[in-house]
Order: sequence, then C-alpha cells, then structure tokens
Amino acid sequence: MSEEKPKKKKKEFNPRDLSVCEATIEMLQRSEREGIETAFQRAARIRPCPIGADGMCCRHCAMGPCRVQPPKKEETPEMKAKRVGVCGATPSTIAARNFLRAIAAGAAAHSDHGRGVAETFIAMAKGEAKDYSIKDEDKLMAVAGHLDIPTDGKDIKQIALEVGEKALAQWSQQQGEIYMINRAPEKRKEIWRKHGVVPRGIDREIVETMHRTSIGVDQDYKELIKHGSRTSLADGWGGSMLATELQDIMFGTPTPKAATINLGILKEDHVNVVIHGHEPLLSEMIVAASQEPDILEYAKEKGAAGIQLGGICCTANEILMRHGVPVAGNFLQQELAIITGALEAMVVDVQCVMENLVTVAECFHTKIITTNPRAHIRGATHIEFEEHHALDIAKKILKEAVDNFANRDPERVQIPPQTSDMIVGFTHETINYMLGGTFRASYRPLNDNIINGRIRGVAGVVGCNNPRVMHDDYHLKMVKELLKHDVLVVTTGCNALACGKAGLLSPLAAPVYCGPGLAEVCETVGIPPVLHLGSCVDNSRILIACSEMVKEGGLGDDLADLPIAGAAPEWMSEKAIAIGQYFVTSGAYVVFGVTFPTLGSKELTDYLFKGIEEDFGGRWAFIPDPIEAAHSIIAHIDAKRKALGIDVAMERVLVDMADRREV
Ligand code: NFS
Ligand code: SF4
Repeated sequence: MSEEKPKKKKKEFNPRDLSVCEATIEMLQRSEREGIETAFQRAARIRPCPIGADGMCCRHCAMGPCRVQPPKKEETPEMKAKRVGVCGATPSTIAARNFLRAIAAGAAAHSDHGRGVAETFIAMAKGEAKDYSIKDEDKLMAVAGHLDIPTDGKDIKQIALEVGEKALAQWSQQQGEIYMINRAPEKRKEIWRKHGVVPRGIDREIVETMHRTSIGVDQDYKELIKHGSRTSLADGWGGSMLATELQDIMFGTPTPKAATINLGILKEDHVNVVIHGHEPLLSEMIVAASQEPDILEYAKEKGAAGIQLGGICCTANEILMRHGVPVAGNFLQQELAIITGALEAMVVDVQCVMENLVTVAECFHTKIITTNPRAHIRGATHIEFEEHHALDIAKKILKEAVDNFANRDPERVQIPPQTSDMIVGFTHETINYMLGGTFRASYRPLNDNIINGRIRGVAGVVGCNNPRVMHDDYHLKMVKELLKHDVLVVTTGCNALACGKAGLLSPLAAPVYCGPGLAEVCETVGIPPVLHLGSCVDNSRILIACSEMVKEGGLGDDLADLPIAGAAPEWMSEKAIAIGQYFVTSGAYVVFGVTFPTLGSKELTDYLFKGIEEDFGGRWAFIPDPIEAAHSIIAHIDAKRKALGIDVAMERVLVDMADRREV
C-alpha cells in the first residue's frame, strides 16, 4: 500500500509581504485577482538555481556545462581535487570567469549607450541631427579640456565636433590610457598604473574579458579579477562618464527641481505614455514632442485632456532630472504601470525592459512600442528611432499612443492614488554651487562639514529592485539607518526612485530621519538628506564628486582615504557588478544585498571581500540584512575618519544647544 505524500502547502501570495510601496501592493492585488502574472509571481514560482547563484556553473564550452558542487564542511584534499570542471577549472577560476563576464556585460551596456550618445553628438555637431543642439557650452569647454582639445579661436560647432570625435575614439583606442582617468587624484592613478589596470580603450577591455574567460585561457583568479578591474574602469571612468558628460552638453546639465513620483501620476483624462529604458536620446525627443501644439491639439481631438508622460527606470531619471517629468515607478513597477489599465503606450529602448510587458499588455489596450535597433520584443510594435529624424519619430510614437486612447476601457481603469514630492537633479556642479554658494563655488563647505563631523561620511546607495527580496524595503531601511547616523546619502538608479516614493528626496525628510549634524547641514543649505544624482551611468558623477573632495583637501590624498562607501541593496543587473567593481577598484567599500555571485569559491570571495583591499584600497561585502549593512558602512566610515585624524572632531556632534548656537 502506498501512502500518499502530504502535498507541500503552496505559500500564499501576499502582496504586503512583497513590497513596502502602497501603489505596488494595490496593483499586485489586482494582478492576483485578475490572474495576470508579474515578476513578483514568477519569482515565487521559479526558484533560483543554487549552483548558478554561487557562480559555480560554467557553460563556456561543450565539454560541460559543468556544475561544481559547494564544498563539504570537512573537505579532504582529494575531495577538493574533484571539485573541478572537465577541463580542470577550479571553483575560483569558474567563479572569477563568471564574475568577469558579468562585468563585461555591464560595462558593455553602459558603454554602448555612451557610444550611441557620442555618435548622435557628432551628427549634432555636423548639423545632421537638427533636433539636437548644444545646451551647456560651459560643460562643452570643460570636456574639451579633459580631452586635451585646444579651443582658442575655434567656433563652438567645431569644438563640439572635435569633442565628439575624440570621445568616440575612446571606444576603439588600442593603446595608452583613456582620458577621463586624469580626473582621478594622482595617487589613485599611480595605484592603477602600478597594478596595470588603466584601461587602454573601452571596447578593447571588454573584448579581452571575453577572450580571457573563454575555455583554457586565464586560469588565475587574481589575474582575472585584475582584468575585471580594468574593464570596470573602462565603464565608470570611460563609457559611463562620457555618456553623462556628452548628455549634459546636449541636453543640459541637470539642476535641482521639484517633481512627483509613483503610479498616481497617471491621469484618467489624459493619454498616458510611459517611457522606459535608459537612453535619453529618444526620451528627450518624446518630452519635446509632447509639448508641440499639433500633438496636443491631436490629443484634444481624440477626446483627451492632454498627454501625461511618466518615466520608469533610468529613462525616468534622465528626463526627471533635466525636465522634471514625473516618474511612474522603478524597475519592479514596469508591469504594474500597465495593470492600471490607463496606459495608452509604453515606449521602451534598451536595458531592464521585461519581455513579459507584452503579455501583460495583452490583458489591456496598452501598446508596447520598441524603438531601438538593438532591442526588439516579439509581439511589440516596433517604431525604429533614428537620430536624424528624431522629433518626427517621437511625434509618430505619440500619435500612436493618442490613437489608442479610444481603445481604453474606462471601467477597467484603476490608478493607485499614491504620489510623493521630491527635489531631484543634483550633480557634481550643483553640489559645488549649493554647498559653496554663488560667490565661492567649491567643495570646501562639504569637506569642512565632514571634517567637523556634522556629516559623518557619504554613502552612494544605488541600484536595482529584485523580487527575491521585499521591494524597496532593503533600500529604505538602509538609507534611513545611514541618515540617522549622519551619513549623507547620494543616490542613482532605482534606489533613487525608491527614496523618492518614500519622501526621502525632500528637504522635509531631514528633520525626520537625520541625526542632528546632518539635519543641521541640510536645513541650513535647504537640501534633501538624500541627493538624487541621476541614472546608473551617472554613478560617474559620484566618482567625480569624490575626486573633487580629495582635491579640495583635508580628507587625504586618495579616494580610498575618504570616509565614503557604496551599496546596491537590491541589485539584480550585471550592470551593478560592473559598477561595484569600478567603485572597489577606485578605493571604495561596496556592500551588496540579495545574493553574491562568487560564494561557491571561498578563495575568490575572500579575495574580493578582503585581499583586494591591499591592492586597490576598496573591497566588496555581501550583507543580506539592511541594518547590519548600514552599520558596516558606518564602521568603515568611522575607521577612515580615524585614519584621517578627524574622529575626535566627530565627538563634538554630541552637543547641547549652547554649543549648537555657537556653531
Ligand atoms: Ni541600473 Fe537603470 Fe534600475 Fe538596476 Fe535597471 S534601471 S541602469 S540596472 S533596475 S538600477
Ligand atoms: Fe566545464 Fe571547463 Fe568547459 Fe567550463 S570550460 S564548461 S569548466 S570543461
């Protein structure tokens, strides 16, 4: 007689366990009710492969795929010798190669974005892309300087052309050093040169990563990671930095501005268009097109009160910080925006765009419009974007959305009410200006406030959402804990949007969440305690800001001396690995949550978490608890303060009112 096995009870799908964002919870409840599957349900259904999660699956040749089991507690040398792939690759080699390929993919994504910007920039300078222009001449001159381009007696278009061409040549450069590393402190460059990790050219390092990680090439994990560092620097100090700089010249360097965020920005009586992805080349044009009288007239003819744009992911950050366009949400809200039933179109370009958007859209009238020649989705409408006819194409896309307004079923519209106010759009330039003042733009006040301990240190908290952890929860817990301990937070990417939804990007957050020192600085200057610095390519702005802090003086002579750290609490993208590695190689302490992709190799993980600090002054950590992660950052900051001899000053923060008045 066979006994029937008791069936494992399926875990109940409870949206309140999955997100701290009310708008997200409301849409997830609807998705359950109506049987629409989102990433949240899929993550509950699909378990991650434990071997792959630890970096122990190699698919680099057809003798495999080889899955190396995790080590047993008591491992004999014989057992260890068996834990290899068919070619003999050890766990450290396999994990390092996987880690490197993630860096290469991330660097490629950021840098290919940058290349596209450089190409459009050249077309603009030649007068071939008439819808683009130079918006920030000061920055053009500054970047010309960084690229060693003489500007005397040249007209502006000529300078722009030379800047565009010299920038683009950074991708194909084969020898020497990429230009932008010269913006790092001297000592940092010496460290990079000593270890041979200064990138020669952007594409070259990415290609070399693919070569070195293929079967039977580099099989020394330290050498592999060293090249990973070089590739990551080609991203942070190369492709990403050039993308940011050229975008600032073409679209304007962001300045602080007020805006709103969350699904409540969608409007019942408007044509709602969400722009999602990464490159501002298209989204800038959609913003411009949405203000054209003929398009607005067309929307009115079709019975709509107007056109409401909303951003998702880094596209959101780009148009948010330059135009104050409201944000619909972050990465995990992309499917949910469609579930409002109020979306006429979701216009996407590249990166972080879920294929399932098309399936969700089938349940409603929403059109998914792909626009980039590199990114198609089956079942979507493809309207290819092309910089020479940018505005016309943007108008065509908006017309499609307007035409779709009639297909909306008003009965099925359910827009969550939540919105939050925020101040966004800080940059290295505005930090300089806001903290330094109009007459004395400088980093001096920031450095002084760090030295006197009102600001304990600075943490860059960035990165994605991941349905493997509670949506936005790790982000917010960690950021709030840092603020409480007087750590100023700078943010980009989907963390920035999580902070925005929770009200942390508002000056009003300072008295609520900050320790006394940080609150005082924020209130005096009128800034939020969390500074929104833009999209993920804009992490390069953090590198520049840190370099400026070193140059200003009083905080050591290298990036690794600064009381700073970075974190990606809910990371999921390979891009996050590339960013983490360029921060570590630039001397920062970087904490990741969720999971860490090398845990199957103790040797490699030990190196990334400890040994690498001897080489580059920075190191990785994996801490799944947000409060613990925040405290490890605080401990790191305190150790750096001690080394700088400014730990004593910090005690003065514990002051009474009399002291405060004196200050
Ligand atoms: Ni960054 Fe931007 Fe968000 Fe993560 Fe994706 S949008 S490039 S990768 S998910 S932060
Ligand atoms: Fe296996 Fe080696 Fe081939 Fe990887 S490269 S799949 S470890 S045989």
